[in-house]
Amino acid sequence: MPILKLYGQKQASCTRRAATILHELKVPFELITVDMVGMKTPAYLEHQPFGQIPYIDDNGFELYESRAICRYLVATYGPTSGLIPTEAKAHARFEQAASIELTNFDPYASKAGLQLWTLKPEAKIYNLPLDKTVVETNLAILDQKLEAYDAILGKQRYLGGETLTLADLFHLPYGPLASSGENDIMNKRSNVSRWYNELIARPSWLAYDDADKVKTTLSY
Ligand SMILES: N[C@@H](CCC(=O)N[C@@H](CS)C(=O)NCC(=O)O)C(=O)O
Repeated sequence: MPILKLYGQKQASCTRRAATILHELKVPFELITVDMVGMKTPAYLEHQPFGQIPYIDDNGFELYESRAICRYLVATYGPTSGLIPTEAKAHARFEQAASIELTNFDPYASKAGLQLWTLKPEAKIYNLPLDKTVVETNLAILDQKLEAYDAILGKQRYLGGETLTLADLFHLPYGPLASSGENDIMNKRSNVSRWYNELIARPSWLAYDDADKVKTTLSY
């Protein structure tokens, strides 16, 4: 069977979200790099109509939207992994946690995180300006949201209950980015910090920095 192809960029957050779950489930894959010009070409838009990364091609089945990709991967390669609980109430709590990430975390962590990314060594070649107002505004809102996270995580180990789910792992790309630079927002509160440090220590998150499976070809 052909190896699953992940079209994206190694350091791009949404690509890394999908790659982390591929590693979590131990699914071999090939990363095919798509550059900023390539992702706007008509040929690429046939695969991802919004001109964004990532998308996957799993033996002819194509899918975009990183969280949908992760759900597909669990359903296909890890239905018993527990990353998406199947029992009705546990599943509902998982969906609740996934919505928390999408609505209370991502909008602020991603905006601040993308700005803070400009400070990273690998971003220097792009010479992008840092908009401190965007960072401060979004980190201030995120800080309030993390107060609620801390309350939740004071009562249970993970955001959806006592077991790890995809909803926790969805925080990985932007949690570390939002927590970089001069701030360490994810370590300000004890319950959030405990949870966050467990996530960033997972082999699936760390494995992606081993570039042995990364192939950088562009065919668009
Ligand atoms: N909701 C999408 C967002 C994808 C997204 O924003 N991708 C970024 C990279 S992390 C991108 O392609 N940016 C370039 C652009 O939007 O032109 C997902 O989760 O896959």
